[in-house]
Amino acid sequence: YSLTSIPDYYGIDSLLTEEHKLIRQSVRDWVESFVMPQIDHAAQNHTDIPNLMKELGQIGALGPYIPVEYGGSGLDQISYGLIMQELERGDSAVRSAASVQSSLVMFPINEFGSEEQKRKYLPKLAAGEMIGSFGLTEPNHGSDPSSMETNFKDMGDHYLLNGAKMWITNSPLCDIAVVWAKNEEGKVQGLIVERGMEGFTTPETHNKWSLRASKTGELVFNNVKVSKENLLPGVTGLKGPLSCLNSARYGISWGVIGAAIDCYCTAVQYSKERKQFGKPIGSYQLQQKKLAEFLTEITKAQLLCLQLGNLKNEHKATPAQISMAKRNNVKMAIDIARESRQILGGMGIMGEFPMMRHAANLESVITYEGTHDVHLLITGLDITGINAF
Ligand code: TGC
Ligand code: FAD
Repeated sequence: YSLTSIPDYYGIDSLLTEEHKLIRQSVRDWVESFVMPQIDHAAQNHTDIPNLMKELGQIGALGPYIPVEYGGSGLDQISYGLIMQELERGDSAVRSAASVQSSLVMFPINEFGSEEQKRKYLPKLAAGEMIGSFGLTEPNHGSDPSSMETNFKDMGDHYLLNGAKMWITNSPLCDIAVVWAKNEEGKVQGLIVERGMEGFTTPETHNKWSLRASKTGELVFNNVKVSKENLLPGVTGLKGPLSCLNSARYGISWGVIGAAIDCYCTAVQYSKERKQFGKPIGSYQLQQKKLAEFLTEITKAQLLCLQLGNLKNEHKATPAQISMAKRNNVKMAIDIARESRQILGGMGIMGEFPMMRHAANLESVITYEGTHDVHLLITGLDITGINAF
């Protein structure tokens, strides 16, 4: 499909600045030239995209809202959202790489790190010269991170870290990991663990049917000596990792619109070209109903994100508002991926079309960063004041 067919049904572009549109266009062009030609091969072969992080660094997609003095671009939250949307039009794995690096690694170092930590890590992370991962989930504790078992002890001149994290994006590739662990008082704190520290290993998780162009693995800590200067000094408690999630979930709300757009545009074009019973399938009401509903849902999701971005720019977005957008938009995208696959009939299962890949990817996206059901319970708590976890 032509990039000019990407929908803006409610003229939302008129609410964006020229800078927003330029940023979106440059990421869109990069996705077209760098991601699209190789994404099917990477996903089919369950391999990462070579040089992805450096490329993302070069286009300014890593830590776009991190201050310029630390290597970021100092952009606003809507720019960040638009970048995520364009990346996920390519593939959720590409957006995941940028989400984790920006919101889950650079964000906590920028928010909770010491001046030395910011200077040591942020510029390299922004350039994609260093790859970060984020360890919160454990084999026995996913939706309920407060029960985590990973812990560290103060040994005088260093900390001793033990435990294991599971389902960690980019763990097999990472140079550093921001790891959330309990101190001796049982309070959660963040540590920057570096590859090469003795007792730290990152086994890969094989055979995924989802996010196949992204590496996932474990972070295993067996008496790892972590120097004291690697503790994030600025936060104690679960609000540390959860505030990183606010930023990443916000980015996902935008990102999945990109996946939905890719499926929608592909389906519109196919429905006009493919003929059955002597007419284009797009001339039948059942197919038009699908396309009309896709466009309606994409437009609603765009408006939700734009206003959430405005609230975020004013530091007014609540975690519950972010949960609502993440939950709504991921469900919107996975429904469009599945339904649009049907419009392509048998062709819809093939690698030269994006639907199966997006649908499979979105099975992870609807689970990570808080499951669909957990986000509903967060909204339920916000409405009633009653915790139903
Ligand atoms: P609760 O007692 O409610 O809160 C504990 C403390 O945290 C504060 N808090 C938040 N702070 C900032 N942002 C938020 N969203 C916050 N939610 C809560 C809260 O105020 C409290 O602070 P304080 O000072 O009183 O101690 O916590 P809970 O144990 O009842 O859990 C709440 C729940 C279930 C909502 C939370 O644990 C949760 O969100 N669970 C889902 C876990 C999750 O999302 N994991 C994601 C792992 S990372 C990932 O998936 C990366 S995928 C990356 C990719 O590839 O793109
Ligand atoms: P569980 O928590 O065991 O949930 C299982 C089911 O039970 C879900 O349907 C859930 O909604 C439901 N459930 C749980 N509690 C309740 C309740 N109280 N009421 C009703 N229903 C409930 N984590 C990281 O820390 N870093 C990463 O980089 C990262 N990357 C990931 C990449 C991929 C590809 C995937 C799949 C996951 C990743 N995760 C990462 C982990 C992800 O955040 C967790 O999978 C997610 O939080 C859910 O945890 P779980 O898988 O243990 O499921």
